[in-house]
Amino acid sequence: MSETSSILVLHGPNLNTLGAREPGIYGSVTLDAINGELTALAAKRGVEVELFQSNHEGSLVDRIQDAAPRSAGILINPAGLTHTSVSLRDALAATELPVVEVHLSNVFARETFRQHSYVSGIARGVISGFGPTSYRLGLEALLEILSV
Ligand code: DHK
Repeated sequence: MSETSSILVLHGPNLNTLGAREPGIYGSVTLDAINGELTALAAKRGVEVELFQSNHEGSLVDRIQDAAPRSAGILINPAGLTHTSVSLRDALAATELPVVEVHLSNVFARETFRQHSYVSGIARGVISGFGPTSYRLGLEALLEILSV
């Protein structure tokens, strides 16, 4: 990846309430803590991350379009939009950047409606079920794809 590009880290709806939200499912770690860990891990490898969370589908699409030219890859937890959003999938696909999809919970062990992802078909891979470690593993995978 070029020296001027960074990794775009996207968090979908409701992930701003991590720590307080259904801790039995999503754990007690806050989004700030996850972002801090990702920033530190990337910095050790000489890479910058651009962090963005939104509860709004269109805001995520806008940020993907805006950030794509300065990004080398995308790490995303689409949250509830995983299971509903063609627009998010299309925006990610249009960037032609490597995308890694992550989930805190094991979506395959939950309700049937969570077992389909619109994003997985355009992602390089999916990591699901390891809590905050899903993000770390996802970033590691993306760095390897980018040969960092
Ligand atoms: C987060 C959400 O908000 C849910 O809507 C998804 C995902 C699962 C997670 O496990 O990180 O179904």
